[in-house]
Amino acid sequence: MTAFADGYSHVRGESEFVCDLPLPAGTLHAAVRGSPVAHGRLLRIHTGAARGVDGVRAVLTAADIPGRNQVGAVIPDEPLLAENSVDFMGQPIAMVVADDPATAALAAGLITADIEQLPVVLDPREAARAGSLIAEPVVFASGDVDAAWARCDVVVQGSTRSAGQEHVYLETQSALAEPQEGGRIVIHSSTQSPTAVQRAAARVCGLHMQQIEVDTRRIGGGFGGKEDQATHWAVLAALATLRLRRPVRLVLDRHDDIAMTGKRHPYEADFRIGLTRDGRIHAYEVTFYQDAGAHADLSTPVLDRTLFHAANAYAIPNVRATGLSCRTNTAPNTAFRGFGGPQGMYVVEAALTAAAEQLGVERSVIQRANLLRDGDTFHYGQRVVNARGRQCWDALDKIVDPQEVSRRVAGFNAASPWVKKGHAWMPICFGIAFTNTMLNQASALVHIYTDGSVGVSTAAIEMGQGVNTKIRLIASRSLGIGPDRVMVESTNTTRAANTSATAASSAADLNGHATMLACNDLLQRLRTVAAGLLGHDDPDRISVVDGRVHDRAEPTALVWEELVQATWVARVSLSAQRHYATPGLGFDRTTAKGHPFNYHVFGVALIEATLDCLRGVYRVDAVHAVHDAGRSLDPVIDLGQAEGALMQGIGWMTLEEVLHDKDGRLLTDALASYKVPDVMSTPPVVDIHLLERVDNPRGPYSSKAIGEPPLMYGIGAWFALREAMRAFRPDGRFDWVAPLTPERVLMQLYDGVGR
Ligand code: MTE
Ligand code: LUZ
Ligand code: MOS
Repeated sequence: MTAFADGYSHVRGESEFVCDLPLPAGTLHAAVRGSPVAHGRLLRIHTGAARGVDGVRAVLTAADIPGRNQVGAVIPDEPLLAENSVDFMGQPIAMVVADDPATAALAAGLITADIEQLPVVLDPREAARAGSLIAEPVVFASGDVDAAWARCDVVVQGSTRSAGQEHVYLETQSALAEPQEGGRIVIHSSTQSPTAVQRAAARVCGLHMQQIEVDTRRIGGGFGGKEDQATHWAVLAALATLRLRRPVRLVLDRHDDIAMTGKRHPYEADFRIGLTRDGRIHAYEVTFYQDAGAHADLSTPVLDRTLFHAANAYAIPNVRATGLSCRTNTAPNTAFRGFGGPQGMYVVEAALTAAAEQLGVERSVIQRANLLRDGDTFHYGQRVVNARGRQCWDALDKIVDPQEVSRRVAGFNAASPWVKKGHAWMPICFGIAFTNTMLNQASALVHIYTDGSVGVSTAAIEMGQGVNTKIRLIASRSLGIGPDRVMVESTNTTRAANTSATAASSAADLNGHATMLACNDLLQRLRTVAAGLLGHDDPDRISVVDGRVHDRAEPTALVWEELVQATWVARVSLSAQRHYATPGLGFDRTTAKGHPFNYHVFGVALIEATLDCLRGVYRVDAVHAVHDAGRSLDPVIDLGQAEGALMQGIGWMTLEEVLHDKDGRLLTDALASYKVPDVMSTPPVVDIHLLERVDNPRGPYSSKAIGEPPLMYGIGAWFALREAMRAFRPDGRFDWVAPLTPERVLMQLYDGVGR
């Protein structure tokens, strides 16, 4: 275990983000004018007043784009700057470039537009009825749902809704573009995907990708919000640099960032679930209405993941999951930790809870009875291997006795008229890999310098999740030297080309594997040289342990630095570049069957909550969880990831609410109106255990991805609160709507009372 590589510079305030980069001489500042209406025909943009402001150097609109005005990464339906129509409030229509940020912002505010308003659609079901879909509906199915209902003892149905979620990364969207000789442009971008920025910048500027270099040292959080949507701001900065041949910085203030960028996708869903009396789930049918916002962005792969995770951690023989990606007039919704998975899992948890309530059994009985086992098949055709749901749950039972908790909660509720407790288990099963197989590739470039220090460049973006620390650990383990000798460089498109985003929790897996391959190449060369120095020609006898060369596992006098020197003198390359592509993946979208995932992550959490039924306020008291992280590369990082993700999940399910008015104006456009969990709402007990002595042959050094899966434990908070509500009003007919804000809890507790 080593310290988080960025920890030292973070606490000293020395870590550099885009805004910390020293401004090159002559840097200009850009500000963006967003559309004042949510939907309309864009007739004319008036830029005269802005141009007249002292210090304004340019006002750019779609007409100033030399290449293609298109930033849609999956489906080309998204202009960089609005042209002909505006589709959401805040959609960029023009950019002002000025001597300083305040002048740019002031001038941007003076831009007006003639817009012929069109009807605003905010309801995904309404969009679906009007046929306004981003893509054709998608169906993932297995077995025969229609025939299965007849064999069920209970069939329940219902409708759910889950809300959006704002990313609230600490560093807002930012970019600094600089002109280089020969018309090239370097972009420093706070992005999860430097290649996405490079590709879009080249397209918009009418340049070759080779003429755009993107560099990212680290980002101040992304959470999916910079997987695709950092691109726009970086490309706008590049466009301004192209036109003015000056460095240009574009940094969104918090308000613009919240108003102009997309969120987690809100979903509506209709479900029907059928069980036999023994609690086995036989059939599950669900239709998802995904609120995509105005443009496709990543909505189609997000919807795919919703369908992949529609049955969560349960083996259900007959499944039909249908997904509709519905076009509405809000900012395009985008990747957010879990990437549609949580939205799918919430619905099946609601469905099995509805069934449990109907059957009069604890929902955990149904959850446990249906957990996936090895040899089961997911509804998308992949076989289940190394299912660890049961193992995690058994381990959790040793930490918290389930009977004791149920008794304690029931006992408390019997004695307490106004304050009620609830508890819920939340098992998870999350597939690791980009579901678009093509994206599962990465590369590493490793240099050993003549003093024995090592520099590693990969495609991974450090965003607080510790991927650089993991890559450093992997390099040091592969080479047999201490981690302090290894430096992980910035992520740069000239050192790692054609990269996938750091996303899908896969950065350490993909880039770690590439790093291992490159280090193994180097080690092989070094061993050959070492064998020669030690008087034989058998490199297989040689190993490096703690920076010392070993021969047949015995330490020699030869140390790492000497070996590196000798290798250089022998004119053997001390640099290696390797590519990694996850083997064995393939998914056929036409049949919706295949092997999309490299492996699955399992775990289970128990969440307890206390609800004040007079005031609607509540607190999550305790979270206990057992989580499968394989052989953790760094337990401190992995526990930090699990805790952070858990809180983000609890926030999504209970507290955070994205609201628009009927004109499509975002009402929760500041941290005063959009509430995220803070230290005061953190459960006093957060007790997460990593499953011990578990291997993962498909992860580097047997590790598993950690970034997203634990977010879904937070879903348990919603069900714990529902149990508390039902303890207060056993006759209550509560709906399946998240988040369960105190306001919504109170309204439901007293719905119909006194009528
Ligand atoms: N942790 C921090 N501190 N900041 C982040 O922005 N993003 C999450 C997760 N953990 C994030 C984070 C998301 S959405 C993903 S996909 C993974 O980190 C990506 O990194 P990884 O692939 O290295 O796990
Ligand atoms: N991004 C993506 C993701 O493009 N494909 C995925 O499957 C995915 N999964 C999680 C997060 N981001
Ligand atoms: Mo994470 S949603 O894959 O960036």
